Amino acid sequence: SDGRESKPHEPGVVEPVKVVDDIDKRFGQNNHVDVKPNQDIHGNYDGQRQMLAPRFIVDPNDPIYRRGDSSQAGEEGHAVNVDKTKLSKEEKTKYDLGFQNNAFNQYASDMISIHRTLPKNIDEECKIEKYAEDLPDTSVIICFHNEAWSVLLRTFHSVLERTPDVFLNEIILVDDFSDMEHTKTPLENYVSQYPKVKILRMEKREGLIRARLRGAAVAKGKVLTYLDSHCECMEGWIEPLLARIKKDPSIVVCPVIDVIDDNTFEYHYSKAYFTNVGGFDWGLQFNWHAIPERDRKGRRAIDPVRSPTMAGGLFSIDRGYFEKLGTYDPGFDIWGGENLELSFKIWMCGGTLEIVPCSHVGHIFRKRSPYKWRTGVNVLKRNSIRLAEVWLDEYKEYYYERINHQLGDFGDISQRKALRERLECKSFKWYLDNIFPELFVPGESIAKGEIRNQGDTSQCVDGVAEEGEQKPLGLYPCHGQGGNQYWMYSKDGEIRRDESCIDYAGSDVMIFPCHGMKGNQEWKYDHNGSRLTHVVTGKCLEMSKDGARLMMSGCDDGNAYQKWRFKEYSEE
Ligand code: UD2
Ligand code: MN
Repeated sequence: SDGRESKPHEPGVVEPVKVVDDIDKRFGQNNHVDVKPNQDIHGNYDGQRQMLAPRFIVDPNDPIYRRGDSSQAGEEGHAVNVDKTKLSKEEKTKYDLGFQNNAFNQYASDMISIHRTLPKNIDEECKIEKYAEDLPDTSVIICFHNEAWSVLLRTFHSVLERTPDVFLNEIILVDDFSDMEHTKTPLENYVSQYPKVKILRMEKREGLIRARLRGAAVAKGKVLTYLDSHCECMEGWIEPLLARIKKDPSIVVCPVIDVIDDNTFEYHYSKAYFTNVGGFDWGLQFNWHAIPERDRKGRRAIDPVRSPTMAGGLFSIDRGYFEKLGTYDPGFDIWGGENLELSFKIWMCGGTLEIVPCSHVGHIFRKRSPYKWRTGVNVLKRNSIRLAEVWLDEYKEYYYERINHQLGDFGDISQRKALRERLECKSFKWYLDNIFPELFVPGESIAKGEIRNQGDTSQCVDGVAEEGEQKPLGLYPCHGQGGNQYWMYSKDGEIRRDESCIDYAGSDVMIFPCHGMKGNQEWKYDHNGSRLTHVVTGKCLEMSKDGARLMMSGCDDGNAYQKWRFKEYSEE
């Protein structure tokens, strides 16, 4: 293993969602940059030119390209390394603007053919799999709001060129009220050469969920396949998906989502053996985890694997079955939560959700959202509350604790509740017990909420780590919003949030993936004495007097900076 394979989703599909703090930052700030995008990225927009040959803005002989032959920039999914320091002032400006407008390296993308080749499926077993010839056909629906020209077209061509004609009913591009010029007439002209392609325009910004619904409403294929507008499909991507739906239309399938590097556009193929499945945490944030042992038994690495949730962007579903399930909640705005809504619904209402390791589609994972969100309302939180109200039963409380019970106005959900009744869906408890038993359910915690210092009562323990990551634990003024200050003290003596535990191994106090073996992660909380003792070392958690950092010291009853209180405590 080259280290990359073992972390197939490393650049972080979980990135965009984060917990409440970050969500607020993301919503509060207007990310959109109001500069006109470079309308001339490929020399012209006459719609006639098929951009087979990439246009080189920097010297093609420059060794900044990994591959010697630069007319091959990015071919076979290779990286395009642009050395910004070698660009002229004008080119540098373009480069920066590309990042600003898209949150990925548009400049690099513009150097790569929109028909570039990708690595061949690396899993040998997949190459010899046989699929029926009479698979159902599919409509491919791609929603976008201000997608970069070269990226959008590469997505589109990868579908057109790598989906056998008999299986491709149509491609529907749903423009969610973009304002970049190239998405208007130039795009129209361009796709007019392709009879199977249509563009739908939203009359106002609706968000990706209602845009997807609009696409579904006109689609004619037996199957609906959704993709983000910055994807690249690999050869052979569609057959394994359609084959599952042909077998049983209540199976909803996702390809493996490979990572396209947001900077170099390198395509990282993730081998079947490293396939991850989707989960979520009590912040209702999607995450990945390894296939649990019980699902590994008796299956080949390339066999479809059940997944508790889907990431959301890339999947195929039988059109009739999607309608039967009541599609998406049309009350969901802009972005987020719809993937969990659909996932829970599929499982609870009698369907199956799978990831199919022989089907591969690459996706550019971004570190921030480049487009405008609604001002004054946290749409992701609102979407998540709607979902919790309808599908989570009593478990919704765990989410509400994380957002400090600030529900606000989440609109009318009576129709969605009626849908659940009508479909006679199972309970969320059934889902947890049977589909996602690995999830930590906070029910049994002894203490929970913020952990407030008693020497300086404005300071709280604060920190967050990505799945599997370790990080020093910090402090921050108490904000009472839950989020990164929400902790649970478990019966096993862990101080945890989801899969992150507070860990002390002799130097810094860390956030570490929970291992369930006590050791460095075992704490004793004395509520009356307001004290947090690390069991193995016998030291006490202390805050420096300036509130800047956490440390572990010999316990001293007279030191208020060693005193901590959880917001809630329940005696056993
Ligand atoms: C992930 C999903 C995405 C969606 C989202 C949660 C993958 C690879 N991606 O976020 O599909 O499920 O989680 O909602 O699983 N868009 C619009 N209108 C908008 C905002 C976005 O049409 O108002 C489009 C956008 O151009 C893109 C798609 O929706 O094609 C998804 O947006 P994203 O790429 O910003 O989301 P992503 O991949 O971070
Ligand atoms: Mn995306």
